[in-house]
Amino acid sequence: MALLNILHYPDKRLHKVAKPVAEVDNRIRKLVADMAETMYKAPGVGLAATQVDVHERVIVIDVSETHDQLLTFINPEIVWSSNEKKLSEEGCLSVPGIYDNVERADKVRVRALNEKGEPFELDCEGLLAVCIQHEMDHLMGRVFVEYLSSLKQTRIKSKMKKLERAM
Ligand code: GNR
Ligand code: NI
Repeated sequence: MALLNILHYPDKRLHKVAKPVAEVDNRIRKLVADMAETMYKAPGVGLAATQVDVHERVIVIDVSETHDQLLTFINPEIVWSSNEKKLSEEGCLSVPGIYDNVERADKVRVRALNEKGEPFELDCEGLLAVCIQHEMDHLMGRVFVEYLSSLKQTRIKSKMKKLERAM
């Protein structure tokens, strides 16, 4: 296993669109293991491959309190989402220290492949529903701050650049 480097907003590479995984092979399983290690170490509740500069449709999530319920989503698709929306506070490992409210579908059903390449469907609500939508945005090259006002985005960009200079 290996820790991966997480890209920080406003890095251009965060806006690349991920390609579908052609085959769930050992290379992908290694990526999943490394992403999980990176997510737990951060610590975070989710990580999209885009954030570690791999532009393929792979997501890991663990919203359990015990940090022992890893979910792997390869080539995820939202097959249903509730009309009901919900506002909740989000953060992102690619935008450290920034938390703000984003409106998302309250519930979603996701179809994906697991690390064995087997298809599955999962009904998501609560933090899991927020997280899967946040991660699928990453795969499309979208970061949650892009839902905020342009004034906030400008402020966040300059704060991130300052932070980067200090590191
Ligand atoms: O660790 C994370 N916490 C979180 C909290 C509220 C909404 C979304 C998230 S995802 C984030 C990890 C991350 O940046 N994933 O892309
Ligand atoms: Ni994120």
